[in-house]
Amino acid sequence: MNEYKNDILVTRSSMPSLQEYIEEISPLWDSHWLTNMGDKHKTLARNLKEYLNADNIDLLVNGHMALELSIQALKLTGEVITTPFTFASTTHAIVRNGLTPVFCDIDSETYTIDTSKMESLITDRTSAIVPVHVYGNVCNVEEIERIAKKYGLAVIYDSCHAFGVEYKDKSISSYGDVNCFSFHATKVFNTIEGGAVTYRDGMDDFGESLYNLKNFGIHGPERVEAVGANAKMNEFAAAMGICNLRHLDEEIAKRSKVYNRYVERLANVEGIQLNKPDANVTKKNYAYFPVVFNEEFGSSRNEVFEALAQEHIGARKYFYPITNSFECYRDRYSVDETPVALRISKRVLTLPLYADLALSDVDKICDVVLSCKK
Ligand code: T4K
Repeated sequence: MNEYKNDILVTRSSMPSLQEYIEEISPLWDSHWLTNMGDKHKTLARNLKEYLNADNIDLLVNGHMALELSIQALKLTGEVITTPFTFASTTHAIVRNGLTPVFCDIDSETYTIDTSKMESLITDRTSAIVPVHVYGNVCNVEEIERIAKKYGLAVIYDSCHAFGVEYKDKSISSYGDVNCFSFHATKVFNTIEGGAVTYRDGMDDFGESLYNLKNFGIHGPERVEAVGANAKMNEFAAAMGICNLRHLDEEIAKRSKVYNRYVERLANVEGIQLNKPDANVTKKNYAYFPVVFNEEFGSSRNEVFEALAQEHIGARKYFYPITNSFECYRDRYSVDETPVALRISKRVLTLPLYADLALSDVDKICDVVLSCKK
């Protein structure tokens, strides 16, 4: 969707050189094997399992199906505690499984689910918690684990923003029962479209169900064991992932330069709220650069958004509106239950961030933002 004719967009897909991709896909012209868990799929799964230090991994067609099928494979019932400050996918994945999302408010500094408000939302119908590591900010994973254990709940992290992040020197996939990743074109690591589910050891039934759901329950030309759908990653997507993973650490290092320039220019400006560094996050992925414009800034988020658009700079209002206010959920949920999420969603703007964004462009963006200060 090319909604804006902007010179600088909120992000730009990382890609390998054309030559590298051609070399990676050229064996497909010999094998004619284009999908259904071929060599590229197997190689990428192996490489990602190692990169994420995951006990188990399965690749999927996108991050949404990773979430939707994980929830289904866990055979959850009743209510699921989650956040409305996320992409549509998280809430839709719960609702499309016939479950009721119970929205917990977010922390006003990390924008992740506020664990201090979680326990009061748990009922005898609650079966799971689906928190989101929004912008790559890590949730209060220890407290979530404590609550989940106390009430016997499953924890499925929406880690779509958190690929490559480490918390206390451990991969993000070490926390929770299941982690769902998106490898969409706009993500730090992409396979064009794609996703993955990682899950801890001892969840063999879950792994089996997930596989069945992604591949029609088929286990051979004459064996169909379960009622499944189709959510396989194809070989061209996997090949893109194999190439992009080779350059990922380099890309993240470039992102960090862009991120730090923003911090240099925008920290300590009255009314501008940036992510606070979290010492426990021992590896960041610099996925997004969210800025919250508080009252003291003088101009509203929407005014800054318009000023940037005038200069052909495409910032985005991730995440506005919050999911419990979507038209499709009208009259089912109330935004009054999540006042912090509502406030942040009206004030937040994610500024352009990608590996090859020139620092001179970051300066230009910051100049426009600062020109709005009153
Ligand atoms: N959970 C969370 C927390 C998520 O953020 C997401 C996805 C999911 C679950 C579901 O995962 P997937 O099923 O999508 O794998 C984008 C992405 O489409 C979406 O994947 C992502 N979250 C969401 C945060 O952002 P839009 O509607 O903002 O995308 P779009 O098309 O406006 O693109 C944004 C910018 O990216 C463009 O201005 C330019 C750049 N771009 C875009 C495309 C499509 C590229 O450089 N290359 C491209 O191919 O949703």
